[in-house]
Amino acid sequence: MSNYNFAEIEKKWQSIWEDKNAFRTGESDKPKYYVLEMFPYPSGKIHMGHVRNYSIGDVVARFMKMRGYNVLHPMGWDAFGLPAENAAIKHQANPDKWTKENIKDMKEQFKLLGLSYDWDREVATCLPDYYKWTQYLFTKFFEKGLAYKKRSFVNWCPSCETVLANEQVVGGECERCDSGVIKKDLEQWYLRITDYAEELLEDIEKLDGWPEKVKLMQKNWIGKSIGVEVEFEIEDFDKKLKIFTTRPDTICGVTYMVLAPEHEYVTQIVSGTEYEDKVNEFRQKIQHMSEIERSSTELEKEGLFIGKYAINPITGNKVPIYIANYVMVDYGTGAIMAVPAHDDRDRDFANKYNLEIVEVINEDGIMINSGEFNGLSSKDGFDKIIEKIESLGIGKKTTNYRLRDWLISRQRYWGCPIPIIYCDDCGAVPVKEEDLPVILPEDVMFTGKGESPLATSKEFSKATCPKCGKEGKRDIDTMDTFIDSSWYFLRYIDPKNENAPFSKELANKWMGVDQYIGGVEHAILHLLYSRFFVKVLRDLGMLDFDEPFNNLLTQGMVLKDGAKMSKSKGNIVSPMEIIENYGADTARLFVLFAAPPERDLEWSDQGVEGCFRFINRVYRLVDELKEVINNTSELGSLTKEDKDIRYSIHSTLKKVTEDISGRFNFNTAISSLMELVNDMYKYKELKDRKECILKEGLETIVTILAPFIPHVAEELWQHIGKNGSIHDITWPNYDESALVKDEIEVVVQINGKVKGKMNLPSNISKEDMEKLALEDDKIKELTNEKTIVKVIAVPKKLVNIVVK
Ligand code: ANZ
Ligand code: ZN
Repeated sequence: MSNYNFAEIEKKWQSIWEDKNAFRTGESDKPKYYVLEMFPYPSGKIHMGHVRNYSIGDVVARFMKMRGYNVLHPMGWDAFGLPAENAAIKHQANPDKWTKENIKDMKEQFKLLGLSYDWDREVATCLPDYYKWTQYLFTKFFEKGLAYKKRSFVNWCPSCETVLANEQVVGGECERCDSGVIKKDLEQWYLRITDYAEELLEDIEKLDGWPEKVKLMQKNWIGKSIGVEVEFEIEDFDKKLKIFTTRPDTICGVTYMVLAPEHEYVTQIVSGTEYEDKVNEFRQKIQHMSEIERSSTELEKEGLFIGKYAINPITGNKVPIYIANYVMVDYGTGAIMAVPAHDDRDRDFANKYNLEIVEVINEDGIMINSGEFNGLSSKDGFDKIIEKIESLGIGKKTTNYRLRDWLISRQRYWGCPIPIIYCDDCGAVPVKEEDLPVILPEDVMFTGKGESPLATSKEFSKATCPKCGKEGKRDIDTMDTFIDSSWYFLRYIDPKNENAPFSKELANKWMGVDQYIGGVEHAILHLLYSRFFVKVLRDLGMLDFDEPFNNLLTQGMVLKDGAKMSKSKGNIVSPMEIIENYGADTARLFVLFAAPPERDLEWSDQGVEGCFRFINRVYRLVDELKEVINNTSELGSLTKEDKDIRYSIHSTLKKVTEDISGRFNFNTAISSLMELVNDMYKYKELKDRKECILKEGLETIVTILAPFIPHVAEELWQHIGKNGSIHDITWPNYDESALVKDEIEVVVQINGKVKGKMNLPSNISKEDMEKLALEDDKIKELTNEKTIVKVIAVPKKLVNIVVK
């Protein structure tokens, strides 16, 4: 009798897999299957969210391999980013060294989980052989006019003297020093994602394998709206005010106009007037507010009159012009016509400042108080008023997107340097391909102050213009790390390519990703940016498909005591502790069994115990029977018990196959497996049990377990006398004939109410069904005093007896 020694078993198989490079993906005639989990930031320690994400991916990878696919299952590191830089500022750590050590540690931990990665394809975005190609892609975007520079307002901490990412601004204050964050006007790099807004929106329809909620979030983020731009004259001002509205049908109900406080006209209108000071004060006040706060319906609407009036081009009415916190400078035209009768924000504002409210659409949706347009439905009015505006030459129908161009420059050290050289004569010139990568300098200072740490390097800025050879200056910013992760799935396909980011042929062969798995927190940015990149690369001729990810699974969170596991809540369960105490197979089984992948999972110590006991139970079953099943007998004639256990074996195989290949219902797959193990325990106690059926059962159990708990499955496969790895075998087909039951349960009803059940041969005739039902003791008793009017038999289902 041997015991389940998980530590020994896991160590043994991990080293065997490593030695023979078991999960390397090579050339093959088999159909391809690309399974990908979102790569982690190398924080140094894995958490339960990782265990869950990567266990799900591992089941899919191992299962699809057994199903006969050539599986690509890579892993790497999203290795640039702020934590490394913060560690540098705090403890004078070297970000490069810090990151590489973390990668090493985390890779160890991944190996302890027994994940089936092809480590030959590992990428880390912070390595020059990766970021060379990130830079190369940037230059391609630049040449196509898809990367450009423009001034814009960024978050700035006046005390740290540094730019802050949005995530570093907490409640309007600097995350590090708590001083008030202001907006500073700086030149920044952008990617022109808005050029692809329409295609990104339309192609959402093609994403059949994505969760509806993710598609909806992307739709809303892109935020298409159709409306009209109209010019209003301003009294005693030489420029016209252009506004964007999606409700031209309400134009006769305009009672005031609003400019965003940052709108360029505002300064021109108020300078030198009594309104100037108040306007400046107001601008100061809203500087700390994010666009999200300002667009919230909860926002207390505030603003002020700036001394001028606009003329409604349709009614000729004169209306006052305001500035207000709820109008954003960079949406539409940065100015609105306000219709308080029909817009909630405008109504709040009008009520607060006692502005007029004029209703122009009645309850039935018919236009009123609108002159020549009275009586039209608001829908017809929409078209008619646009027609009128266009015929007057004061505006045109327009489509607006909420989506903004992507601001990608960061005044940060630990990121991919922007490969641009500034020349007095030639302007911004991209670094030539042969001079890439632009290597991150190491002689920088981490004071946490100043615009960009790269500026503190002695040599970095010095460069000659790639065009004319004159002395120039390098760009000292780095790229948003979301750029690194917008194309990593392509690099895995061809990770060692020294001549290109990836080969077109290989990309066309392996993409799209057949199954992508990751957290729903990436539903918008990462997934949208990756889609954008693929479309641009297609237009650059570098690949021939439109979308990167065919199927997407967003796994739920891991909760403990009802809350997300987090350091701040102090409710973290360390994966390494679980692995130490129970083994990786138990950790994997628990996260796969405790909930369907898309749902949140509640941590439970008893649940872990239960999984551990189950594995032990399987181990003992095999241990007890492994000698017995060597004397294989003939199947011969089958008893009822033989038939029942074979039914259990093959129906479980069928269910698990379907559960995994369908919606990844691992939890139900595992629970049916648990039932099968129970049935096997009962069957083995029978005197006339058959060795060949025991063998069939054990082989099936171990095979089904292989994707979930790969170490112990590999070990037990050996115990039952098999050579070679279980992960190389073909997933078995179930035996249809074992699923045919010769006895089935039939319901007996009286007047349509269920009164009893009978087990009958499945091929019994209707007449015999009726006869047997009437002969049943219980039914006899119940029908005793009554007259039987009619008996109806439905084969394999029921017998209904109608009585009076
Ligand atoms: C008049 C009106 C009447 C409006 C009405 C709405 C309802 P979406 O659908 O999001 O595109 N708007 C336009 N530019 C704005 C800006 N920069 N900041 C804040 N609000 C802005 O919204 C378009 C509507 O949002 C526009 O239509 C405008 O208000 C407002 F019963 O014009 B509407
Ligand atoms: Zn030049």
